Amino acid sequence: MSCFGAKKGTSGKNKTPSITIRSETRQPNNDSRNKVFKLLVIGESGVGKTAITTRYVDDQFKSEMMSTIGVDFKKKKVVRDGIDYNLQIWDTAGQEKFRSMTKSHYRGIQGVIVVFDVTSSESFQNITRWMQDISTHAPPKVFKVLCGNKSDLPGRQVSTQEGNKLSSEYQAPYLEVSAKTNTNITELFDAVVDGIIKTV
Ligand SMILES: Nc1nc2c(ncn2[C@@H]2O[C@H](COP(=O)(O)OP(=O)(O)OP(=O)(O)O)[C@@H](O)[C@H]2O)c(=O)[nH]1
Ligand SMILES: [Mg+2]
Repeated sequence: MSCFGAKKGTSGKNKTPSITIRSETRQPNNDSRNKVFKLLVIGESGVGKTAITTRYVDDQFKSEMMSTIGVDFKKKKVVRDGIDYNLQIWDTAGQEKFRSMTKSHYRGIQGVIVVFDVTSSESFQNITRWMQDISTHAPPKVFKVLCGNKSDLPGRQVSTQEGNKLSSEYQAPYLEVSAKTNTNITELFDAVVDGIIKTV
């Protein structure tokens, strides 16, 4: 009987057959090299959740946009230290009638962007409700980022100091962004991805 890789016809009876082990270049294990991060974008209707997501993924901005119905989904790949991270970005509808449907999407998320509009104090006051939804429905280790959108507009109703104060209450970094002028949009998603990698 021939062993795998053993030399045939060796004369010594007790010779250990030599076994050749081929060294193979293995493909990286998917579990450790390709990670999927599920991110949720939440906040009141009209604050710019779809605009932020569309700017980040497609680098586009539209002044006239349809309100989101239910939830929209976009994908983007980012690389950190040679590792691919596949972002699944769930852009939710802010309208009250979709709220219970949105809650079903908190399950299994690693990161959440909570958006308000810096020209709407009402959208800022309602952040408390969105944060309550996160603590009730999201995994406890979810990484949160607070985002004040529409920083390009005049007529602010929420100051940077107020944003910073609220963000420290919720232990979430605060970024002011503009989907329209593409200000701080990449930084916003970078903050989420880096936060997840470090903490979750
Ligand atoms: N000036 C300015 N307008 C913005 C910005 N982001 C969004 N908008 C406008 O704000 C409006 C609402 O934006 P959406 O992205 O649809 O808001 P949303 O949060 O997705 O709203 P829902 O889908 O209803 O929850 C649109 O007319 C956008 O063009 C911004 O950074 N600056
Ligand atoms: Mg939308």
